[in-house]
Amino acid sequence: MNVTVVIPTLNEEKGIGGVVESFKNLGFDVLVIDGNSKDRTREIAEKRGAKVVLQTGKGKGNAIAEAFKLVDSDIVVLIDGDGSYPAEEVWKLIEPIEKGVADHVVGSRFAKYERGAFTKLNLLGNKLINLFFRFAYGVDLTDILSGYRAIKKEVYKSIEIRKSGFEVEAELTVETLAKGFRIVEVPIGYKKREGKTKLRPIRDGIRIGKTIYELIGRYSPARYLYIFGLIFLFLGIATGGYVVYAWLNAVSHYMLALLTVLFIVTGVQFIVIGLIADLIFRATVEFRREVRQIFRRKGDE
Ligand SMILES: Nc1nc2c(ncn2[C@@H]2O[C@H](COP(=O)(O)OP(=O)(O)OP(=O)(O)O)[C@@H](O)[C@H]2O)c(=O)[nH]1
Ligand SMILES: [Mg+2]
Repeated sequence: MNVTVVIPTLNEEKGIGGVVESFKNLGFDVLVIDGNSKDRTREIAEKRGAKVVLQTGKGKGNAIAEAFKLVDSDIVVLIDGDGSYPAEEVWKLIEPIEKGVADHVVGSRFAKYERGAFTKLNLLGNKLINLFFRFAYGVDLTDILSGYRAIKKEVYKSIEIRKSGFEVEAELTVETLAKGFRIVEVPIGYKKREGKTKLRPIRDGIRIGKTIYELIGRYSPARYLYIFGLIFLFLGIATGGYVVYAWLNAVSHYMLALLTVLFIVTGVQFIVIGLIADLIFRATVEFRREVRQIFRRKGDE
């Protein structure tokens, strides 16, 4: 399978040369999609043998969306231009796709990162976001914000990127899951970046969290219904507990008892409707996967 390495860059003159060179030495085509750098990034990338394209919009998300339109190879490898990810480990990302066991492979940084590669705030933010993600999606992934990935053509051509900035990694992950593709993680190394960060941890962290919440609708809308259902159930348990407690002390609260019933019935209904919605949604995802497999088999014949 042919592979193109895509590197989004914005003022990365310190790191980009090394990144392009390593991938060129490994024999890959490299596309640098540049966000109008004010330094020598484009010049250096070109000199080391990359194809360089200026992005039209703004932000890392837009850059990646544009690159997905430009490229046409079987696999795209995404990587930052700051020298923080090891080029020589690229095979670990490509292999599961070539073997046909994954459609999207994410390099997880938490197994063996260099000291100082994450600031304390970034490490905490990353852990919190991953925890929230696992809770919201019920999927066992540890590093959904990693910038080092390999993505199969079928996936990167069908992914819809609507966020413009650093929410793009979360969106890539959710889109892959929502469309029923297989995503796996492999451990990779992670080093301290060259040059200056463009990430603003607090602002971007909040944006990423919001994105994960908004995207629940794309992956599994039923999860919103479960959340409402649980809130009503808790209310019912609280008021019901109070009614029983008062009754044991020989005081009867008829109106509150009625309200308790209403809360619990509403809660249960939300959850049951959620279950049905989930079944329908999962069936359509499964259906899409089957249809894709049929077409793939036809293509192989
Ligand atoms: N084309 C393009 N690339 C961008 C833009 N913003 C950031 N990048 C690139 O996206 C990659 C990731 O950005 P970083 O600043 O390294 O963000 P990070 O990897 O999340 O955080 P640190 O490495 O910890 O600083 C780098 O190669 C940046 O140059 C942009 O607006 N347009
Ligand atoms: Mg980086």
